[in-house]
Amino acid sequence: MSNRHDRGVISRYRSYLPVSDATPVVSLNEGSTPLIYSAKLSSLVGREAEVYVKYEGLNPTGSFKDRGMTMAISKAVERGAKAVICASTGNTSAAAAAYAARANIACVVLLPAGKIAAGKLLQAFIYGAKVVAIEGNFDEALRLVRELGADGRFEIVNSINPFRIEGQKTASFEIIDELDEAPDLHILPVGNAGNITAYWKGYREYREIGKAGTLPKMLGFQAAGSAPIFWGHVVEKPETIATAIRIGNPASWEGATTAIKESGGGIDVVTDEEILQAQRWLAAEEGIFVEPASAASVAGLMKYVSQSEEATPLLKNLPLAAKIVLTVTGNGLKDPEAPTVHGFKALEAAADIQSVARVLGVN
Ligand code: AN7
Repeated sequence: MSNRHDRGVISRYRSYLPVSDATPVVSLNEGSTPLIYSAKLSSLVGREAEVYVKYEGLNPTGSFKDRGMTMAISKAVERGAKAVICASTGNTSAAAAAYAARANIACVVLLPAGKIAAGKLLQAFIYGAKVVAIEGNFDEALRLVRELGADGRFEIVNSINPFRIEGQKTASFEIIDELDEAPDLHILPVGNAGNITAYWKGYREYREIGKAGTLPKMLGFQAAGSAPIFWGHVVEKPETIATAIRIGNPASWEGATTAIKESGGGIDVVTDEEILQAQRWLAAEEGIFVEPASAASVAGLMKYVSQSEEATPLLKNLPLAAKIVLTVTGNGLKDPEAPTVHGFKALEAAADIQSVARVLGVN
């Protein structure tokens, strides 16, 4: 039985992770996020498909990054690091800052100026990180981080740190543990491509030890304006409303192409409009509020469902009762600009019953 000091992905999956008794576990009880059955997405896909949403926004700092960060920070502390550094589109920096705070080590984050959702920026500050706004995009920030980390003064905790991938692969373990098998198709948003690399590693490892008999096809979605893997070349000036995946030169590019190729999956794009529509749909129809980048997986599934079967052999060739898992990577509350973007506006009324009844149209 686990006790209150014994939670989080490292203690849950200790034997599958590169930790030892010498590793001081820095955890915020991350992981064990809900895998939510979606009746509406299932019926959209049709046949006897079952669609599940892996809601990673319920991690301690509101995104999947906590899974990798508990590993990266624990290993950094094990090695005696006094300071960590990362480039980020917002969620990695939030997680790095929080776990560094818990470990009593310093944290420096390099962020593309003006392109970080307000909630994520607040997280970096409130957890006590040193925040540097770079006049450039994520790819340029990551290049600087590689240079700053080269001499060992800072431990890099971007996903080029292999311990990040190790921690993130635990999401696949959780899905198989819950479904008692691997899904047939796994859909997720792709930015720097660490997560698709990590999921594929997790699925393969669990299959190798007999926890699953099969492997899913891995299907990634990039934002149309930031889709280097889809196009097959670096995007110099990536743009998308989904700032979390505004990345033009993904560090784990090769990991992503391997996952896609080996699994028989694919990589595709969704437009900002499709992303926002899916974000709103998932909240209004299923009660699951995710940030725009996360909605890319839902937007992608919807796009495939609405296309002809010839256009989407991936869906057509799934078994009749296919199990499909969509990772939604981050919490919607991270991005409080949504009301403006979506054009939401409250009804207005004086504080009397007649006025309220009038605006509600119930008088
Ligand atoms: C919500 O925080 O790259 O393909 O610096 O925040 O593993 O990069 C975030 C990425 C998807 C893409 N969804 O994952 C960062 C950062 C959300 C994200 C992704 C990110 P990867």
